[in-house]
Amino acid sequence: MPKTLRIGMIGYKFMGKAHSNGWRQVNRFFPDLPAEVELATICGRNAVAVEKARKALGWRKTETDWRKVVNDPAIDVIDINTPNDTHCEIAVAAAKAGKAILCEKPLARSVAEATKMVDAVKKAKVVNMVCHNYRRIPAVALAKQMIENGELGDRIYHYRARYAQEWLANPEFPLVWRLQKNIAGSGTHGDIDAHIIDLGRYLVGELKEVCGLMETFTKQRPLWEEGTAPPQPTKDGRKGKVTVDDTVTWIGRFKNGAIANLEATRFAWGRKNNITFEINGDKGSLFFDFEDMNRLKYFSVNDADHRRGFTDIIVTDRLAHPYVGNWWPPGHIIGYEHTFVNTIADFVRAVASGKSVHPTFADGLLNEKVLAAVETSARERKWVAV
Ligand code: SOE
Repeated sequence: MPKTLRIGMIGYKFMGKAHSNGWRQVNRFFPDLPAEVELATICGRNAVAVEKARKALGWRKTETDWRKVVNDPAIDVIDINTPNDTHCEIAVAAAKAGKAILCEKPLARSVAEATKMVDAVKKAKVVNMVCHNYRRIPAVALAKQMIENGELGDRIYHYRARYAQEWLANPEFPLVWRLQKNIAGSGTHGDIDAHIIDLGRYLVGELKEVCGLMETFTKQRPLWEEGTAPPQPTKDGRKGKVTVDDTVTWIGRFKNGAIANLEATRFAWGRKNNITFEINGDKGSLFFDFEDMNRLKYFSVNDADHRRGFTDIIVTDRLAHPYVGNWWPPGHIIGYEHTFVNTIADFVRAVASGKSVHPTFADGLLNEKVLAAVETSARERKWVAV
């Protein structure tokens, strides 16, 4: 009789919606899982809004006080999808209550908070994971397999990655929480640079030293009518100071000698959610573009001279490629939402077996250390060791 994992989800907006879909679909598309999940409690401060989300997203009951969910003996897993300023407090309490924890990225606002979270889950010996969903795009997981199989050779020369969005390029976009340092911890850096840092750690290795530049293009924005979505400015027309970065670009050295070159911005008109990376090794290269997320481009020096070029792998072969066997026949491509189902499937497997699953909170802490080193470097205009 498979175990039942009763989920308590804190937060119900964009990530709450993506995770709810993951919890609802995971047993349907991963029938071999050793546990069945139950969407037990969805939690948010606004009772009316969270009841609406409960109905829409398929949860059994609502709660407005996250402490009650964390301390509910009828809850086995806490899924944290709140703004960054509450990740630490909720995770530490959930660990003390013996719950397994899935936490949205970035793990925290700072290295100090992330360290507290790692200490808490280690002490409580609870399964813990940071939801960096892009690791479980089949094409990205295939890239990992190919690198590990030596298909780029023995040595990686370059990890070149960019994460570009446009949603803040309008200076009239209100001062939402992602633009407030006391809530978010940082701006573009912790929000989306964190993703391509995680992919670099997953695909290439640990960073040794970094040198970065950060800029805030729009210093003042209309105040946000809290809770409005899409975000609306307050009627009084008042403005507030943007206290985070709008863009970050940095170079670095990995411990294995590879060179990092990353850029993240939310000011790139035309780029909706554009993640690209290229990895160059001594025997070949890989290129990935999230806007074409079912494909992976691969160049091998082993191809005959007259027909050398990037092959275009459509990553949908049920037997040859990771995760796709749980979805559709070859060529029937998948999307953004499937990356959360794939992630939650691996998390459920880990919780049911008591085993660890990457990226763990310790991975999240290493990510925070890279974020902090780049911030220090940008502030002090010098190279900084991670
Ligand atoms: C906003 O930049 C955001 O929602 C990020 O917070 C997510 O992590 C990213 O996947 C999509 O964009």
